[in-house]
Formats: sequence, structure tokens, C-alpha cells
Amino acid sequence: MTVQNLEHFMSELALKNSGEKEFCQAVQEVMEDVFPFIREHPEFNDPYLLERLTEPDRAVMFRVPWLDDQGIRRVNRGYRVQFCNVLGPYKGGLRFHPTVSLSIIKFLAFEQTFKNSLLPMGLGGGKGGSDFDPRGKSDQEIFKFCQSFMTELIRHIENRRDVPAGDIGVGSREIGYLFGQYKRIKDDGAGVLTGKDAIYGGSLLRPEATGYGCVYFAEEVLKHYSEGLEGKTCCVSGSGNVAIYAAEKLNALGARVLTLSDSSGMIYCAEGLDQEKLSYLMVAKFRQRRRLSEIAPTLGCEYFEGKTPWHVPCRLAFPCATQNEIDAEAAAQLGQNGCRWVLEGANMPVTREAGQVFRKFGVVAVPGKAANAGGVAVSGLEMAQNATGLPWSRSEVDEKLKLIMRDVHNRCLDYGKSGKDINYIKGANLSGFVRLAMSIQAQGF
Ligand code: NDP
Ligand code: 2IT
Repeated sequence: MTVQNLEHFMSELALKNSGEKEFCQAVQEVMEDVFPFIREHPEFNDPYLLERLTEPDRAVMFRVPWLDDQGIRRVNRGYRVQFCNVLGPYKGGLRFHPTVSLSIIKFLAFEQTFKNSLLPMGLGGGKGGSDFDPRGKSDQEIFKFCQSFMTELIRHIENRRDVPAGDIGVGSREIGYLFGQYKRIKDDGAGVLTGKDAIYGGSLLRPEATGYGCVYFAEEVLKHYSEGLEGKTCCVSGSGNVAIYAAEKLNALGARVLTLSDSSGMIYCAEGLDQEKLSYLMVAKFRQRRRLSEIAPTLGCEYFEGKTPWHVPCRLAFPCATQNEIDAEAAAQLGQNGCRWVLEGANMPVTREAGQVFRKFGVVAVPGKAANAGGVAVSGLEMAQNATGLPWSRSEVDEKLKLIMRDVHNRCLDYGKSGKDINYIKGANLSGFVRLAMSIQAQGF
């Protein structure tokens, strides 16, 4: 059987993964570039290669019982999808959010597999999480949930086999609780989770890495257009780990960050969010876990309930909240208002239709696979530091992160540059595909 027809392939995939619309969307976005490529590169026209690439190695679902503060027994569903380990141990975050489903975790694990394939180190792809909603939960409830989650997850992860980290709803507090439970059960755990606090084995700069890396990538992109970040207006969405550190680096490099958001609304700051405002935000969001609506007046920002940032005119947009947060209408608004570059801090934040609108407006979009790879890259550096027992300084990690982001950018150019035009989506998809396909073929997967 030869691979000829994208529609046929996608309809078989949809049948097999019935109802998993995010997973099918993520695969479709890659296959739209892979199918034409394979026609011109017969060495990849290998029977069932694409089926082998889109079938996860395994997907585990488990129950997570926990006791709430009222003494009531509760239960949530946990997941770990180990998608592909041809390049190295499964690697990818854990997400705690009520929208988590098998489809969401599979799409994230698939994306992670391609993202990790762009990195200079050998990391496979995986993702996990739970439909547990951390919002409004006490610290004690989070602690109990994390302990229970790890009590089951521990059967499936191991240093050099599967190394989770954080994602939405899982930050350094949760990683600490998960890691503590791992070590109660198995002593040897130094490298089994990344995103640990630096005081007990984490890497310096891991919290900042995704946001900073995304901005370093933006710098590389702008160089190609003989431009820089200085003075550029930027809209950032989200107000979590990725968004706040992206905003911090943008501000440090002279750009003007106009917005941030959460799932309830957005803040707008015409003069730009400076370091003083961002430092205040970090304490308010990361430590006090407050909502933007409460913080906005102290920050001196306008708050818009129920709004997303995409109606605000800007040159660059950084969607850093969640999947499918930019739809066709938002994309058209950005395009009409003169937005020229979109860097995806989040995973798959742009719908398929919105992607088409960006192409129509000539907006250059960099997919999360490339733009947000800095987080997992520094997770890889954390694994290296854990393996050798030798920690690196903040500036050493920062230098390595910059080099890695430049390298990921160059990998996108290898397959995405045609004359003066650069298609980062195609570049990331094909560069990731070629390494994965060759490894799958070489290992007989
Ligand atoms: P956080 O939990 O720290 O922050 C998430 C932010 O996004 C919050 O402001 C949250 O608002 C908002 N958000 C979440 N879900 C929704 C939703 N359905 N609609 C609107 N806003 C929403 O997560 P991260 O910053 O770590 O992750 C953000 C994105 O970046 C995700 O797509 C993640 O997969 C991706 N990513 C993360 C990496 C990491 O290292 N952490 C690495 C690479 C990518 P609220 O508080 O109201 O829910
Ligand atoms: O989407 C991602 O790349 C992450 N959530 C980080 C994964 C990791 O293993 O650091």
C-alpha cells in the first residue's frame, strides 16, 4: 500500500480515534505538509509509515480517588499517553484542567513528539494529566490529589523511561508534591520529573524557559525581516507560566506588552506592562493565585470581562493560554489591525480556519512545536544536570536555551524556506517528520 490520499488517511484516522477531534486536528495539521512531501520523497513512501507514526505506543487511563476538605470521597480520571520513544524516553508535561480528555492528551502527546524531534537532544513524546480542576481547591486538596495521582502514575514512569513535567494547572508546587510522593514509594527519583524547584534538583531558568524561549524565537524570526523587538507592540494571552515570562522577556528587550488574559477576561495597558507591574503580577498569580479582575485596578490596567486580547491592534501576537484560543474571527481582527507575526507559546492555539485566515493576510505564524520548545528543552537540560549531578548557573542555562532556540529556528528553515518566504509551520512539521520517520524506519517500529 502506498500513501497517496490525505482525505482517505484522515477519514481512517477519525474512524479509529472516534470523537477525538483535537487529536485529529493536530494530526491533520502535520499531514497537510507531509503528504505532498512524501510524493516528492519516495524514500518515505513506506507502507503504513504514517499509521505507525500516529498510533501511540500506549495510552493509560486510571482513577484518582481523593478526599476533599469536607471529608467527601471524590474521584477524577488520570491519563498518561506514551506516544513515541524512538528518539528517547517519553517526555512531556502533565495538565490538570477540567477540559482534559483522552483526545486532548493524545493531541498534546502527538505535538510533543514532533516538538521534541526538533531539539538537539534525544527525547521521545508523551503527555498526561487529569480532568481535576485545581481552581478553588485548597492547598491541602491539591496535595492530596497530587499524592493520589502519583500513587498510580508511578507504575508507568521512570527515570530514562518516561519523565513528566508541568503544563496547565501543574507548576512547581504540584511538581513538588508529585515528586515527594514518588520518592516515598521509590527512593531513586532524581531524574523522574522535571520542573522541580532548583533548591532540590531542578534546573535554574526552567520556570522562565518556555516564555523566554518563545521570545528568543521571535528575535530570530524578526532578524529575517531585518527588524527587531524594540518598540514593537505585542498582545500576549494567558497569565500563567508561559505568558508572564514571555511578557517579562518582551519587556526586557524593549517591546511593549499591551495585554494579558485569563479564562474570565483580559487586561489592557496602553503604556505596556513594565517590570514593576510584571513582578507584582508574578506574586499575585503564582503565589496568591488571584484573578486578573482583582489585580487590574492595582496594576493600573483596564479589565475587560469576557474578552480575549485579539481585538487590540499589535504587531506581534503571543497566544500563551490554551488550544484553539484564536478562531477565524480573531485571526481576521489581528490581520486587519496590522499584526504581522504570531508566535504560539501555547500548544495548537490557532484553529485550522484561523490558520487559513492568517495565510490570507500574510501573517507569519510560528507553531508551538517550534516556538514553545524552550520549556521542554530546559527540561532536557534538567535531566542532563540530574544525570551528572552538576548544576549549571542561570546564565549557562540561558545561553544554552538561546542556542537551542536558534537551532530549532534553523531546523524550520531547512524545510520551510523557499526563496525569501518562510513557512514555519511546514518547516517545523517536515523537519520533525524526517527525523521521526528515519528513526522509525531504522528501528523497525
Ligand atoms: P498555566 O496553568 O500556568 O496558565 C494557563 C493560563 O491560560 C492561565 O492564565 C489560564 O487562565 C489560561 N487558560 C487555561 N485554559 C484556558 C481556557 N480554556 N480559556 C482561556 N484561558 C485559559 O499554564 P502554562 O502557562 O504552563 O501553559 C499555557 C500553554 O502553554 C498551554 O497550552 C501549555 O500546553 C503550553 N506550554 C506550556 C509549557 C510549560 O513549560 N509550562 C511548555 C510549552 C507549552 P485561568 O487561570 O483562568 O484558567
Ligand atoms: O508542552 C510542553 O512542551 C510542556 N508542557 C513541557 C514539557 C516538558 O517535559 O518540559
